[in-house]
Amino acid sequence: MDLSLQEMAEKLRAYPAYRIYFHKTPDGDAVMSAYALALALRSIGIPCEPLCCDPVPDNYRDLTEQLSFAPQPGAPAIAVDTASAKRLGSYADEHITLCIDHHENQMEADFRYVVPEASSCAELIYRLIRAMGLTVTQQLADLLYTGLVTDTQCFRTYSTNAASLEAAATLARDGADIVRIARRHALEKTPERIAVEQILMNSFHYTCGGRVLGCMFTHDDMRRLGTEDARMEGLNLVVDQVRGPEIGIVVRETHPMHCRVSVRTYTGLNAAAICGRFGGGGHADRAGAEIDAGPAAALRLFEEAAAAYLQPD
Ligand SMILES: [Mn+2]
Repeated sequence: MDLSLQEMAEKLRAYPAYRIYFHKTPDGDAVMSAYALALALRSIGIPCEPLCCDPVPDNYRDLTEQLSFAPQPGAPAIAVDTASAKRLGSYADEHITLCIDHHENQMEADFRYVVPEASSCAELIYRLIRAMGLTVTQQLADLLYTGLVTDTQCFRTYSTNAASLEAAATLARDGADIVRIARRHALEKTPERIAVEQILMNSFHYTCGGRVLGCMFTHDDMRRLGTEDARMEGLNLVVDQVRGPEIGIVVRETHPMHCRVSVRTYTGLNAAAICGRFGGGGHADRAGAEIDAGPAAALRLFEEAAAAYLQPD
C-alpha cells in the first residue's frame, strides 16, 4: 500500500525495532539514508540495524564508523533507496515491511513511500524525520547532506530541484559541514580513482556521429589496479563531463564476462528505455542494466540499442 509522507511518518513509530536494508554496491545516498534513519529512530527509542550485503565504501566510513548499531534479528525490515528486491543481493528474499525510495520502484512491501521525482532518498528520509517532529542533530545533518550531495552530484543532476535546495538550506542551518562534504564528495579524488578515470577516457568510443559516447573498464583493468568496487562509484561523471554526446554509456566488467552498464542521457532522452531492453531500468536520465557478456560486446550491444532508440525503424 502506498502511503503519504504523514502516513509513513506515523507508520515508522508503529514498530519496536527495525533492520534497515540498502542496495548492494551501495552509494552515498543508500548508506546515508539507512544510517540517518537508524540514528533518528534510535533517538526515540526504536533500535535499528543498517544492513547491506556489501561493505560501506571507504569514502563514507568517516561518518558511519562513528556509529554502532546493535543487531536486530527478526525485526521488521525497511528497504531504503532500493528499486527492487534483486538490488538487495543476498538479502533479496527478506520480507520488506516498509519501503522508502525515489526510484521507479518495484519492491514488494507492506507499506511504501515512493517519490520518483525526489532527488535522493536522503531527501525523503529528511522529510520523514521532519514530519515525525524529530530534532536534526549536526551528526544527522552531515549524514543527510552527504546523501543529498552524492546523489545529486552536488546539485548538478536533472533530478535536482527547488525541494532539494530547500532541504540543503535547512540541513546547512542544522549544522551540516557543507563545504567539507561538498569537497570530499564532489571534488577530491584519490590517485587510484584518477587512474580508473584515465582508463575510461582512453577507451572513449563515439558512435551515431558523436551522439553516443561509450567507454569501458575491464576486469583485467580492475585486477591490474587492485581496484575495489568502492572506488568505482559515479564513473558516469567521466562521460557526463563531455560536451556534445546525447547518450553516455559506461561498461564495467564486474566479473569475467559479466558487466554492469550504466546509461546517461542529457537531452531528455529515456535512458531507462534503453536499459529496459536488457532487463534493467532506473530513471529517465540515468539507468542501468547487467549483462552476461565481455565488455567490448556489452558496449557494442548498448551502442546498437542507443542507435535504435535514436533512430527507430
Ligand atoms: Mn539514491
